[in-house]
Amino acid sequence: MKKLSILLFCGLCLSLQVSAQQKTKDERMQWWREARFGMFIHWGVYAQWAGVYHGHEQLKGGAEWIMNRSKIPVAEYQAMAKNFNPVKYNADEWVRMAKQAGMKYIVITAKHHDGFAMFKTKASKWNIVDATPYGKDVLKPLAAACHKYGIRLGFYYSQAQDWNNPGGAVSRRPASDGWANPDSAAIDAYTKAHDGHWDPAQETRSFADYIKEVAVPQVKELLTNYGKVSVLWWDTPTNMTEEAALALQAQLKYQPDIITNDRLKRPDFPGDTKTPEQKIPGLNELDGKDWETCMTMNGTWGYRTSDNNWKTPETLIHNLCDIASKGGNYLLNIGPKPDGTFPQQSVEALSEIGKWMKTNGEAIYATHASPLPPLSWGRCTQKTSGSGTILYLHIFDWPADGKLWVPGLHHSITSAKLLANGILCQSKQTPEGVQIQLPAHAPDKMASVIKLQLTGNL
Ligand code: JFZ
Repeated sequence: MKKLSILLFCGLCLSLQVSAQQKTKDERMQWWREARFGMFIHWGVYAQWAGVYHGHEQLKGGAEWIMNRSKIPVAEYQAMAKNFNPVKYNADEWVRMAKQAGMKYIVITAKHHDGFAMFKTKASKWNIVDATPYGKDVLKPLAAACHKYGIRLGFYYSQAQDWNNPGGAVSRRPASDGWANPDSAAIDAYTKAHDGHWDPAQETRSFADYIKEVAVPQVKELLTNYGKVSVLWWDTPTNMTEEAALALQAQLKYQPDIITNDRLKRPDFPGDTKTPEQKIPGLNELDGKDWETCMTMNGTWGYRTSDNNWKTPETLIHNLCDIASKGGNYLLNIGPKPDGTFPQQSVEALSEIGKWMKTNGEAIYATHASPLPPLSWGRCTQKTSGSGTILYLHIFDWPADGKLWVPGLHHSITSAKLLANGILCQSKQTPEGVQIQLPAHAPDKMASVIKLQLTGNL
């Protein structure tokens, strides 16, 4: 008995030691670098407003900014939560849609700039459990579904800006950004004198105390109550201090493998990933860095009824190929409706992307940036294995004469196969590069991919 307990004790010590061992950055980043494609979700009470304040269409910015842009008083904004009742919310369905689309991770707004916590929190009553008729934490079932379907879970957390919890920072915007408010000039004079705040209720606590009493405890809750959390997505470091950033960063100890972005405090808390927003970086612009382009499907992060500026599935797929060809990730946004469902256009786009990914996913996942110069007809990604290389040629513009030129390539080709139908294509070496003989018509109208196997590395 004694022997056994000594043995058990030693085993325990050993496993504690192993689990306490820090992973290297490369080990921590590996899943993320292979994932290439994730879902961003911007959801909160702002979905209730949907871009309209007292009949006035919000003039500038995403619909999740309506409180700040339209200078909605705290009491009025909070009253709207009494109608927030997303009874059609089904976390399983959301995660299944992400998975079907080929996405490998989800980052959801646990708290956006309006300070509304989509989770049960002891740090503020301004949360979905205490302030809405719905009365349930929406992150709990999402975390469970992510873990069930093998999708990585990430939380977006607005650490500095908070327009409802007193003491939170405000990024200053003119009142005329919201609507043609006749009092704009007076409001702007007030916000100028009050560090961006437009309602005295926002100023009953200091920023330092807001960080201590709201942000730090909430980040701790997020990192301890939902099982494994893979990403913490900070945003807009307005007024951030060194002290606040250190206190927030210290909470990451609860999820030692977590990946964070570069928005905790600029420039001295650089995080793991760069976050180009609504744009795809130029060729080689961010080489050597881990980066993720976040982008909306229409023009707003939070749900907006009047925004019908939807990108086509073809554009979204081309963006994904473009981003992968430059070595980055694509974090594609959904702005769910107040009832808890995705806009129909988003559902359809996800389904189209999923069909394409089912056939062509291997040209995206775990690939590296293109080794070739820019290609007139599309994009390229690559995988290397020992002495061989696979190039994936993403053809957006099918050549009319059926001849695909890969300029500057002089390696010997083992095979050239269309992923869409398995058809093998003839190829020949020329002094200018490789020429591939394609069938007359593109098998995939979005983007057809040739898997080119060759010897040697580029
Ligand atoms: C921020 C938010 O304000 C916005 O509502 C949304 O959540 C988006 C994903 O992030 O907006 C930003 C943040 C950073 C930049 C631009 C907009 N930036 O660095 O250019």
